[in-house]
Amino acid sequence: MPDPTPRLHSVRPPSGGRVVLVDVRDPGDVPPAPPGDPLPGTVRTVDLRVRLLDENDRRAAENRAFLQQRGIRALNFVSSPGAGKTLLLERTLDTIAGEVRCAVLVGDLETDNDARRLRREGVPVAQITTGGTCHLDASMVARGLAALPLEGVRLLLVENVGNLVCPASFDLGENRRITLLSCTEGEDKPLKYPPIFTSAHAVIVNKIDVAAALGFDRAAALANLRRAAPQAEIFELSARTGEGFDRWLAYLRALL
Ligand SMILES: Nc1nc2c(ncn2[C@@H]2O[C@H](COP(=O)(O)OP(=O)(O)OP(=O)(O)O)[C@@H](O)[C@H]2O)c(=O)[nH]1
Ligand SMILES: [Mg+2]
Repeated sequence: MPDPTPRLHSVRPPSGGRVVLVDVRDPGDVPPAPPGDPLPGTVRTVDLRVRLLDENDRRAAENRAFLQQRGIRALNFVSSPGAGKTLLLERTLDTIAGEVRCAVLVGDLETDNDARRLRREGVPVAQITTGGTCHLDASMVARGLAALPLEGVRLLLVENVGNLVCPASFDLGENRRITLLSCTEGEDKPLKYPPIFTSAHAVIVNKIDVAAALGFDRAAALANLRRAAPQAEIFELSARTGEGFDRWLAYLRALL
């Protein structure tokens, strides 16, 4: 079970709508060291990281058990900034929220822009504002869950912070990790940023409506994905036009 007494610094009611604001920034946070500061010793850095990830895994297991008890399937959407996670979720909700009760958690360093885009009648949305943190972790998700009404919810969509590196290391307790690669990023990203692809259950190649104009080499991208993420199911679609969406929606329905 996630911590039943969430340590929220602030949960503000939405400014007109169903969005809950969950600010997990620590008021005692120290700003990042200025460039030129000496790096801490390598060994100590590795130790800290291992302990941090162990603690995250423990909390992720609690989230997973919590969600399973309630019959909620959770998907964690990860990608570089601007690959189209929010637009994908907007279009997905337009159909799926009419079939099953959905809830959304969305993480960003600042602003509730995405949460406001994702508001739909009957869909609770919580915006997790991370401050300087470049990924969601399992305790942030536990706090977001505690802020949402979850009665009857069957599908939880989590939009992670836009970042192709750090979110790969943090299990949130999700059932499926969905990695987006947009045509605007180039075909080589699966080879340059392997962990987020090797850990994906599915990869969505987004923005195929502009692929030709960009000179996106589809065959090369698919070959790179097959090499970096042979385990992943691959979807090619456009969150803008809806092309390729039928197969994606069928995948989601099969998970429920
Ligand atoms: N042409 C085209 N544009 C798209 C598509 N999907 C998203 N976009 C555009 O790409 C831009 C970024 O989309 P978002 O959905 O905000 O991307 P995001 O991954 O949520 O971004 P962050 O939350 O900042 O990481 C917006 O201008 C979208 O309209 C697509 O399939 N085709
Ligand atoms: Mg977004």
